Amino acid sequence: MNLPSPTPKSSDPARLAADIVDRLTYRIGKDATVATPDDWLTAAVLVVRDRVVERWMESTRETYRREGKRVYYLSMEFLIGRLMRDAVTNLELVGEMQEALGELGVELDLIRELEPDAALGNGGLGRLAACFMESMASVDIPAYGYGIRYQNGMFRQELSDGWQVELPETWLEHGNPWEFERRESRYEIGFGGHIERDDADNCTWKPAERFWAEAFDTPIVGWKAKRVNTLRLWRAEPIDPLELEAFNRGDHMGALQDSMKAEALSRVLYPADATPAGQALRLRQEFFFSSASLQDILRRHMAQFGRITSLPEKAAIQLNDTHPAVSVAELMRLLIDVHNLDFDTAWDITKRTIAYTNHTLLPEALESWPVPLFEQLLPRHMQLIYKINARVLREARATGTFDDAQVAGMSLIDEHGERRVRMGNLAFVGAHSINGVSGLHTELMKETVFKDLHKLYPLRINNKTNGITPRRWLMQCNPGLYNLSREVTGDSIMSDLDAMKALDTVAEDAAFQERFAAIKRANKDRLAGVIEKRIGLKVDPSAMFDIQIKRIHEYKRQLMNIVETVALYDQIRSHPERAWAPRVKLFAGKAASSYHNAKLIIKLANDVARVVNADPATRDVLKVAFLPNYNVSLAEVMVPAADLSEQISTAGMEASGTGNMKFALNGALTIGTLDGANVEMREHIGAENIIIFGLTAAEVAEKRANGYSPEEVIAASPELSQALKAIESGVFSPEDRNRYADLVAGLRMSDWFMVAADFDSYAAAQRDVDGIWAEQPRWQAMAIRNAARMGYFSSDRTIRQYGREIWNVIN
Ligand code: 26Q
Repeated sequence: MNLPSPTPKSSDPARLAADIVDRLTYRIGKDATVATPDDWLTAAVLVVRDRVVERWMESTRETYRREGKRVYYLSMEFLIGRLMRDAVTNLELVGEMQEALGELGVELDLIRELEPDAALGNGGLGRLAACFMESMASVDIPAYGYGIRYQNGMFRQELSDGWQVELPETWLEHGNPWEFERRESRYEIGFGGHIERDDADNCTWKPAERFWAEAFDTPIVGWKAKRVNTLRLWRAEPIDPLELEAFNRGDHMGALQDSMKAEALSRVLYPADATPAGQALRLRQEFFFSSASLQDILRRHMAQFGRITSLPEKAAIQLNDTHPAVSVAELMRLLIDVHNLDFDTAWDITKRTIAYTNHTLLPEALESWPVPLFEQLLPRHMQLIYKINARVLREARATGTFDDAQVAGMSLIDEHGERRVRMGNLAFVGAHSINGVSGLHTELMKETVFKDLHKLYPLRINNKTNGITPRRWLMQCNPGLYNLSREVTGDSIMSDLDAMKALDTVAEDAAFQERFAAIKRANKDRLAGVIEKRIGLKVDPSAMFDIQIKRIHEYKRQLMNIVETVALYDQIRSHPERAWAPRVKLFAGKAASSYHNAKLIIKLANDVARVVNADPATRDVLKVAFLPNYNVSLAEVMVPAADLSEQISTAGMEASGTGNMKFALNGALTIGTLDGANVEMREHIGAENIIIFGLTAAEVAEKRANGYSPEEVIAASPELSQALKAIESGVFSPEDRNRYADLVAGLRMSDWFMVAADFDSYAAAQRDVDGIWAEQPRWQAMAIRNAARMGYFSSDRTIRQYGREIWNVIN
């Protein structure tokens, strides 16, 4: 049969305009005269999406034809943000779309702001997954992202009298024009029930509860539309939406039970990053999306290649942290029980297919599940885990090098107290590659959590330092700097960020510095407008914008920044005659809803801001602001407006950081510790262009081991003593003088995160920053060199390393 071909989509502005009106009329059912801005946005997205679809199908066909290997990135989180600008710039249609909408009397920049942020993630790990998706498409790697289509992503943060209040964010309210619902792509997901034994290896699991996982696909466009990959997110559906039997019995609520249980599975993102909640629903979510993704992967593999044993040559499955680690057991179950392989063959295939990325060493963030819960929810998987464990422990004992305590540490089951399944160990033993996300983090992995497993399997741990996509984090968020840079670097920087290096040659050039500074100033003017609009505070855009934006956590030490701000405030009041560098100290970030101290730190930032901003004695030199509801879109405004980037975590605790890279690429100087990727940033930027302070990871470990006494350190620092006294005595909380008593007592008594230990060094570094600010040509030269030397931190480089060294999909 000869099918008619679809009409090729033109990118001529007149054609685009006609198509937009077409979508408005036939898809949305509205006349241009009554269309709301949201309608225009939807129509525009549909038109852009059409331009993506052809490349998408072509990419899919080409991978099929080449019989190539595909990469599967399994992640509980994809922190995408808005997609409109991403798609339009990567299709190189910005000018055309502006013109087309202009003809219709609609402003692209205006409707773009209406697109909701897809916030299906907490922070760094979720945003990394989004940068990786864009980079995999840009460097032409056939890849699928797999995750959950949460109905409610990250909560919206409001401030009520300076306290964080969490509200549900309804990003799907107006529908999601980017996605395609795939009603035909659905898989059964089971929980509970019992196992029927067939023979030694092969079993049949009879789950008690069953649901559908239904696929929703979003195209991810690579740079210059080189390739378009798929982000496939699963929504849970009831198999029996209305149990008529129960309904007819008169049990009307009971008849809907299945629907409600299904809806819960893909309802909401767990809004905790480093402090996991060990709830059954979380484990159910993890299994739900792991199982659906693996069934989909095996179906695609069998449809094309017909032979399950070639899976490792045709599929690379990357686990984004332990959240999908149950995949190790689920892949084993599918290979043994469904594809009838023996245990040994299945284990070999599993290990050769799966790889695992670790994002944290914090003990409280390492996932583990109580054995009884695991057994009840996933009885067959529990059985397989015991069998895997027996094999691993046998291998460990066979070496003759480990004592009983070491073997117990390698076990997949933690036997101290309540027995728990260790998801990190499960992911480690089921993977051929385990990678850390910065050089320091990877070394610490080898020395701490995975010390003995690393000894047993010494070739598995490797490093893949994180990166960021320069398309979103330079070109789109900072077109001024992008365009200025291109005058010097040429046009290749978006596909080769190393070419930014050419900016080094003009770092000292006065005329260039002036233009560079003017762009920064324009970005600051824009942010000043946002600050005034959101919280009604006027700030001076000529002051230094000093920014710390990230999840609120004690290890990230927003508290140290606030205490130093109080100390600075005190100093300015005591010595008003000194030439203080005018500063605007900006904070933003969300706290996990159950994290008491993190929420108190937000309140403290707001309390300090209230007092400082009202003080006429410091009004010309210091302002403090906490901006509510930090998200990807707000980051896109704050990052290009920063002069100073705060990356001040306790050394050894921030696995990598990626915000640090975004700021430096946009010409901010970093004040930071030797933690995570800061270490490598210093190597690339040059130690003379970054302000490093504080204890090293080794020194932190040593201090903790040898007994650290914060009280002595505090007593030896008059500045710190005074600032802490002011905070704990209620200077910033006169209506509730004890509000911060416990918070400060925590610093005095234990100070696990070494705020006191690093304080003087941090304060001194801040005064060095003031000194550099006073010499503007020097500051500008440093800022330009920062932007020039960030090439290594492109996520294209990171992804190429994954592609070569883990996935074996590029040479
Ligand atoms: C686990 C169980 C239950 C509930 C929640 C969680 C959970 C969710 C999210 C645990 C951890 C996370 C997120 C961790 C994260 O974002 N880590 C960051 O990853 C970045 C990318 O590698 C690094 O740059 C950061 O240093 C690291 O903190």
